[in-house]
Amino acid sequence: MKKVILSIAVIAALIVVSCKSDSKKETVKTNVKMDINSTTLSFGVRGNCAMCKKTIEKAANSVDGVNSATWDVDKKKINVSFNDHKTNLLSIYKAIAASGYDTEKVIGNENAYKSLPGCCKYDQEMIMNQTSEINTENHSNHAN
Ligand SMILES: [Cu+2]
Repeated sequence: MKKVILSIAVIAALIVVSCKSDSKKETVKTNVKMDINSTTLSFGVRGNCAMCKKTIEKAANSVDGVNSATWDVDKKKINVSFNDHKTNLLSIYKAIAASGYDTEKVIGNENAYKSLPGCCKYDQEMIMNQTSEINTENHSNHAN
């Protein structure tokens, strides 16, 4: 009889433990929901090669709130996913421009452009965002 009582007590303890872990799971779920604030957008960024890709993506990822950034060397275009409660598109444009690269809205910093490795000195007239029709806007009047 004692054994039965003991095993009931063990089962009860197990139920309590499993309930606790259930409530932990709920917290995790809530955190995942928070991440759904992320917006995914793409825009044109000029650049040449794999090294440009690294620099551009690093610049975009350095913005607090950016979850991921992938630059397409062929399309001259970046896909960014970011939390729109933490940052906005303009901050991402600015961060990339500060690293020396032209974006659709913010032109790359001249000094940073000059200090890019030779292979990365992209053509400042280059058409960016090559799959979309946004090419009607002309951003090619660079200072030099
Ligand atoms: Cu490059």
